[in-house]
Amino acid sequence: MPEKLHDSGRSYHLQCTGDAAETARAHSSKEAITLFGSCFCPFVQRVWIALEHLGIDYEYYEVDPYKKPAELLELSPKGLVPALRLNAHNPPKALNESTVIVDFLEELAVSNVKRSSHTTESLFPPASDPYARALVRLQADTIERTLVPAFYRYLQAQEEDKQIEGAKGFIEAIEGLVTLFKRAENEGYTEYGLWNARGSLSYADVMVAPWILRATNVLKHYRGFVWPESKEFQGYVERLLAHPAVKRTTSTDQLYLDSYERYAFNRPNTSQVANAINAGKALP
Ligand SMILES: N[C@@H](CCC(=O)N[C@@H](CS)C(=O)NCC(=O)O)C(=O)O
Repeated sequence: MPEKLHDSGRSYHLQCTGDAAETARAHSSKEAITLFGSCFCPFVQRVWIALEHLGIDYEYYEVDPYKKPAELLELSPKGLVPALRLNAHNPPKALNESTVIVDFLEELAVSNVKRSSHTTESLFPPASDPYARALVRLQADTIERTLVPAFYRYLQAQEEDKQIEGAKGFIEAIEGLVTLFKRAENEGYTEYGLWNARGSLSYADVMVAPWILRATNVLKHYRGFVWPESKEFQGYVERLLAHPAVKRTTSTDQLYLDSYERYAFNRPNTSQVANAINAGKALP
């Protein structure tokens, strides 16, 4: 950690800022789907990006997942965000787990059940090409099992040697993902690689974008992180973060810096995710 930094005791934010605040305001009235979210949460941002990208109507509802209000616990057994409340059912139905929710939204959009006039692009290759779809799922699998935990191990590492090890682990995880993107490109699926010829978002892009964003502000600030040299990868990062659905769900850098100070100093009981990393267990 750069020496001048010290734990100033800042807490996580409870309201989006910047573009995300505008998007939240524009989605504050009742809809068939309510997203229970928290402004700093990357798992929430996945779902939020998918809703925006797929053009599905929704209400954004901010909650504090550490206070675990009853209305959140009704939807999500561990009181984790994101959670969806499906208001068209009586009583309403619920879904939790970001990966499952994004899958659900993709299927909802594709089956044309509920769609606004936004975009209607699928996050996956067509159903007629199961192999191509599996390649995208492989990318998402490495993000979930390797890249996401590597991000937290790096950010929570306190001693210098642990931070160096953390940086290595995170960079290796990025390289693993790049290898899978290149494999898709080499096998002719250029839309699902680093270059992403269709200029759209894939399932893997949605899965990774929140941590790419937080690497550019949180990891950079607290760990002095810089991207690997590759211009190709840096181009991917730029395109991903400039995508309208990503931008619309992004708060200002300060929100993330404040909200992640507790991780950067590994304060006790920061979150279920932080506890799992400290205990060497799988993330919740
Ligand atoms: N596996 C879950 C993880 C969600 C998660 O960890 N959310 C955090 C906020 S970023 C949370 O709700 N934390 C509350 C807690 O730790 O008690 C998912 O993918 O949705």
